[in-house]
Order: sequence, then C-alpha cells, then structure tokens
Amino acid sequence: MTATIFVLNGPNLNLLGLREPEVYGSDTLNDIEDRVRARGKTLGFEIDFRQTNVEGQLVDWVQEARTKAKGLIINPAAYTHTSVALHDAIKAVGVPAIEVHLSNTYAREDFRHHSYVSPVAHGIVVGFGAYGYELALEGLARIVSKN
Ligand code: CA2
Repeated sequence: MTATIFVLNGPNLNLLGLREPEVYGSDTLNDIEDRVRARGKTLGFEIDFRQTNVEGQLVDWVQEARTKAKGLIINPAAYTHTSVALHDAIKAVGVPAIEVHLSNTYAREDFRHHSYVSPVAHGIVVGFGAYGYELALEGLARIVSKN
C-alpha cells in the first residue's frame, strides 16, 4: 500500500497568489498542491493536502496523522507563533513533522522569530517560497524510508 504524507496548511494560506505576492510569491496554494502531489508520485507517496483557518482543525488533522500518515509537512502560518496546542499535538503523535515557511520568518518582525512548532519538528524549511514544500517532501522521504 502507498504511504500517505499529510501536508497541512494554516490560516490565510488560501489567499496565496491573490495578495502580498512580494512576500509570499505568486503561486496559489493549488499550484503548490499540484507540484507536491507530482513530486510525491515520483517518490512513491500519496499526498493528502489540506488547508484550514481553524486552529482546532489543525490539531485534529495532526492527531489523524497518527494512524493515517507516515509523516507530515506543516505550514502552521500564524499559529506557528501562538499555538501550544499544535506543539502538544505534534509531540504527542510521534509522526515525523517538517515545519515549512514560505518566507524567512527570521528576517521579518520579531514576533515571527519564535515558533512553538520548531522544538517538536524533525526539520524546518524556511525562506524558499513555494519550493520549500518540495524540499520538505524530499527530506521527509529520507526519514520515512528509514522507518
Ligand atoms: O512564511 C510563511 O509561510 C508563514 O507561515 C506565513 C504566515 C505568517 O503568519 C508566518 O509568520 C509565516 C501568513 C500566511 C498568510 O498568507 C497570506 C497569503 C497571501 C496574502 C495574505 C496572507
């Protein structure tokens, strides 16, 4: 059976490509999904790609990954900087998680320099724009194939 990777996206990422292209690029979330899905196919993974604006929904999906996914890629967006609940969920499920940010959060406002997710992530990809999702998938593939 093909292993599944969850790709979870947090609040406002549904606006990608429509607003602030100078910060987040011109790709839409659908463009990113198509590319991640294509890369997943060559790597032999099923990609389950989702977006929500609701913190608790992200927590539920992280928990769902425990039984349904070999690994997860997450761009928690603004919840990165606020969510103890996401930190706890990722820690609890024990599924390898890669944290992705389109922008280099460390080159931006101070409040974006702290992540509640980073300490429980297996790895972090920041500042590569939409390509960061593919980089994350490449990295996750190596981890997952060792398990
Ligand atoms: O750089 C990233 O990927 C972020 O996770 C994006 C979040 C931000 O809060 C994080 O600090 C860094 C914001 C996502 C909002 O996306 C928008 C896209 C287009 C227009 C407006 C917002």
